[in-house]
Amino acid sequence: MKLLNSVGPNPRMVRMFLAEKGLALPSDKLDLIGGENRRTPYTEKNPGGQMPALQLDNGAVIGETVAICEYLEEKHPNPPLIGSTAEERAETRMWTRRIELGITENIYNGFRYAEGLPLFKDRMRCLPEAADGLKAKARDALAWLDPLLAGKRFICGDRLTVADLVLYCCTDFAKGVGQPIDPSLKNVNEWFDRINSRPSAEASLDPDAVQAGMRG
Ligand SMILES: N[C@@H](CCC(=O)N[C@@H](CS)C(=O)NCC(=O)O)C(=O)O
Repeated sequence: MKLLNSVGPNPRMVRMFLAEKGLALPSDKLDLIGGENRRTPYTEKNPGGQMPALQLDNGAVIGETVAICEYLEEKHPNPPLIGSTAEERAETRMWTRRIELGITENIYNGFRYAEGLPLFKDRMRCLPEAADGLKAKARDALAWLDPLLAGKRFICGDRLTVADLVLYCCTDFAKGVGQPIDPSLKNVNEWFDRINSRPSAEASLDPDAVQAGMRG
């Protein structure tokens, strides 16, 4: 099994998940800025054309970060980052879905259609006219989340889960591209600092992140 890896907040999320699990995997590094992920042979393995992917020993390739983490959790259940009971897993999946649909996908598309346009305009259909609205939707969703985090260490209470890693890697990236967390969101900011102080946060940054000008 190996990770098809690159700079970027999504590959970082899987690296952070691996670090929290105490797992190390061999990896092949692709040049994301140069668009290697949008060409063959990568797109033959992952037609989604995005990073990262997990290549299994039987040759199958799993794309999509959360699907990769679900697979890794099934193979390496401890420490649980999705859950050890049906109830815990359902709670984690509920929050991960809310975070991806309401916050992170809007932040990422807001970036791709504005600051990221030079990189993305030839990779996908971009909607520059939607950028401001998508960023505003993400801000609204973070403001919605803020009171729900009151009194909680993590998004799922006392359990660190993949939901925290998805939101952390995105918001850490976002603050460098003009989408910082609103300083008035006390609970979200305190939650961010808690995740940011974990050794896995620093350890998951790609060695080329500074050169690429991104937290990822
Ligand atoms: N929904 C995907 C998103 C993956 C994604 O957006 N990856 C970025 C890197 S952070 C990427 O590949 N960007 C370059 C591109 O789209 O060409 C997942 O969860 O894996």
